[in-house]
Amino acid sequence: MKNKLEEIAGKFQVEGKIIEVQPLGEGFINDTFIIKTEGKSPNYILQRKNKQIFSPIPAMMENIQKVCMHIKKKVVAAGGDPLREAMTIIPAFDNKLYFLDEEEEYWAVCLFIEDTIAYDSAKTPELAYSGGKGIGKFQTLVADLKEPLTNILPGFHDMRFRFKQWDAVLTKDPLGRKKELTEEISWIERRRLEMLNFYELIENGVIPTRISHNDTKINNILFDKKGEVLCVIDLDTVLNSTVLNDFGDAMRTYTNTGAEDDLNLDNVSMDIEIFNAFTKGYIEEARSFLTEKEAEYLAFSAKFITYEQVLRFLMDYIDGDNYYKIKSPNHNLVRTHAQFKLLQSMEEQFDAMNATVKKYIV
Ligand code: GN1
Ligand code: MG
Repeated sequence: MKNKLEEIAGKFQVEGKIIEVQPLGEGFINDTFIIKTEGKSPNYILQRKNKQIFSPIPAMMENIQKVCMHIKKKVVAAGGDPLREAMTIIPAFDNKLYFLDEEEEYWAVCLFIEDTIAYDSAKTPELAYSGGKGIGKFQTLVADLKEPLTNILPGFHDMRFRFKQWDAVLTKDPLGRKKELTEEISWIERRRLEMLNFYELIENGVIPTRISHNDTKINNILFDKKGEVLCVIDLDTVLNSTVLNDFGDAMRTYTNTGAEDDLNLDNVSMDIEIFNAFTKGYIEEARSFLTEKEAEYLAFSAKFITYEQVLRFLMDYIDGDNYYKIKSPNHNLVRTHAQFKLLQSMEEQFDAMNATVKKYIV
């Protein structure tokens, strides 16, 4: 008898006979599975999309499809392989880009791209350089997408909105955790103005709004066996925002010498060599569209997104762990400490980061 996951997989236009559906990866938001099929038929990724976070899911799937189709056209024109260099969404049998089950959960399927590697950290400058080129290319590919995208995640990298959430959660303090967190809260408050000053530049258009990925942590990028970026995945958060969010989030993950939730803070620091290599690759591709202001704030964006992540993890901890999946009761606090250590390391090396951007931007 088929289990529930196989039954759901069977609602989509997958080729071949489904053999099994197994959990895959460690996403914090969606639940991800691999659909294995018999013989030479391709395998697929099945995801239960988190409707508490992305809303409405059908509009999100439309966003993803627009971006994928746009990239595919360009890949074909350049003589590439559209099934490997772009995500392929597999519709359900009713041609919808999702399936809604009887528990009102949304599911979506895409092709699994074989022979690729996803990393959790960038161990070598070569890999970081390729990663930088990959994100720069992705942004260049979507830069001329004219079809409007629906904002299915209002306030995502919006610092003003984050502070509203933050203030509300601190006022509510549902589990009484605030009293133990005076120091951590001061990390956020001391930088509030600096972050809002930067955010104002986005609000008033000094820093332009463009289509960007918004979740460019290193494991959302597939590399081929030669170490080149093949395809940028996890497009749920493709939105109109600033490309600086992509650069910043990539730097938050590529340059970290430790883990996002490292218990040993001595492991955590920002590796300037990795920063340099990624920046070089990124600027080589993004130079064609980056404005002077964007370039000026490139290094700052790494601090901005890392700071935002400290805030989001700490806020979720105070709020009672409603957003991120956790593996231990204080997981979000561990993440907060590890990300703050990374932020401090960036602050210490900020001059060197800016010097790197200057060096490559000319
Ligand atoms: C989430 O979905 P995933 O695991 O790639 C989160 C990001 C965070 C990241 C922290 C929609 O990314 O914003 O930076 O976790 N995605 C969403 O690792 O909130
Ligand atoms: Mg992901």
